[in-house]
Amino acid sequence: NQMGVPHFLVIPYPVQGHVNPLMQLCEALAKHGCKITFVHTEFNHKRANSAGAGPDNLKGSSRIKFVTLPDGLDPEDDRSDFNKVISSIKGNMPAMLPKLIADINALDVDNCITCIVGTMNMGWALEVGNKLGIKGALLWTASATSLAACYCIPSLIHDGIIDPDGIPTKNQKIQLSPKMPMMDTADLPWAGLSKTLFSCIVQEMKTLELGEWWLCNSTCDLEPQTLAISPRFIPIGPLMESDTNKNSFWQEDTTSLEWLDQQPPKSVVYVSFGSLAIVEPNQFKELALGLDLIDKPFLWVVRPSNDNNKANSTYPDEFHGSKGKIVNWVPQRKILNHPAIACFISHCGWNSTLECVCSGVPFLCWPFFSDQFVNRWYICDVWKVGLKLDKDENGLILKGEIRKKVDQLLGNEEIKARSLKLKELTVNSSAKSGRSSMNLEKFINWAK
Ligand code: BUP
Repeated sequence: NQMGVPHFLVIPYPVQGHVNPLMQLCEALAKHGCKITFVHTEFNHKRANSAGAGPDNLKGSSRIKFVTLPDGLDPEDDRSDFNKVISSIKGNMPAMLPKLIADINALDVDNCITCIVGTMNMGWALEVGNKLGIKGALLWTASATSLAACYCIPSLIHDGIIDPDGIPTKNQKIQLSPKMPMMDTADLPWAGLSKTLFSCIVQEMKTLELGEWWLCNSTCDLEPQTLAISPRFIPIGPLMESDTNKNSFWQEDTTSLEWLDQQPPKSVVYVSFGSLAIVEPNQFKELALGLDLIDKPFLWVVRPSNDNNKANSTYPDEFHGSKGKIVNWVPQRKILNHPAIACFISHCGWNSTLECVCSGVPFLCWPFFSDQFVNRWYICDVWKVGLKLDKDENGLILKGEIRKKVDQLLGNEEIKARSLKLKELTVNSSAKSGRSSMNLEKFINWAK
């Protein structure tokens, strides 16, 4: 590359939880003078553009350009169906990527693409790059501990801890490496996923070997022993909010910030389950009634479904909701940093987890699937900055449990103090001379 500046082609698996941190990485790279081409699916480019309330929203800056590839699905197809999406992507995009790269390079011959960065499930893009002599890296969007668990799959099978389909042979406490804290086999990130999904992870981990750097949106303080498992695991987090490039798939409700301004300091219970989880109707009712029971105001995100064919759940007749505000989608980082927020009832997706840690807000944990259980374990048992919501014998989190745990959490001064301390440690890693910033600089030098 004659300009001496790396040019990254970045390509996320097309869900919000991958697009967000990858976009944040791009902004950090752009601040260091790098050039970036961001590949959206056509579908996501359209929806992010319309949610951003302006057709030019994703035009990019002089350093970040947006391009698109079709995901191979019809506009009305259900994009919440992982198998459908991944097989369509793998069936269509690999053949199109070389031409896209050639076209980009032809327009900018002095500044050709030097490195491809993909997120999980996009290892095929590193394969394409490898054949063209382009370097590859992974941005791992979950915790380093989840990456470590996936990395350890062969040894977990070898040691008889899980069977070849990923199912734990018995419930037990294990260590992924000698210095790591003990974890429950039930919290392994693929627990509860299908055999097909597990084999998809196994395949993907093999492909990812092509990425020389596995960038983790984490810090040495958050997951110290995990990061020591392999020299390939490089913490560069916490990635910070992208301020110029809006990339939400749904329109943000900004009235929620004005509403928060009207609430007393540290009074509001914020409730959100990320971009994918679906709350089943019975559970939805119990949650609504639980929020009525707590004697605090609440801000509840009831997100539109990812599948246009599915309706939102209905509110029970007894539900008042008078103390709360219900919205479709919020600017979550701004919400978490608002002085009125008291705690976060969270599904423990890794992005939400980091955002909450960086705000110093304590958690009530309500995981739904995959790595969310690992994250809950860290939040409650390792960092001790939150409490678990327990299910009853029918698998429901009851309204009384919600009320009880909100009271317990807000009365627990130790948890609140630890949350503030963890915030400080974590935010410092991304500061100028922090370890994550130094890692990012090394990565940029390598990618030239
Ligand atoms: Br809800 C909501 N506004 O209203 P996770 C979420 N977000 O900005 P996911 C908003 O979406 P998995 C809202 O800040 C975070 O960056 C939120 O990512 C943002 O969960 C992102 O927390 C959600 O990682 O995936 O997407 O459900 O659980 O698989 O990590």
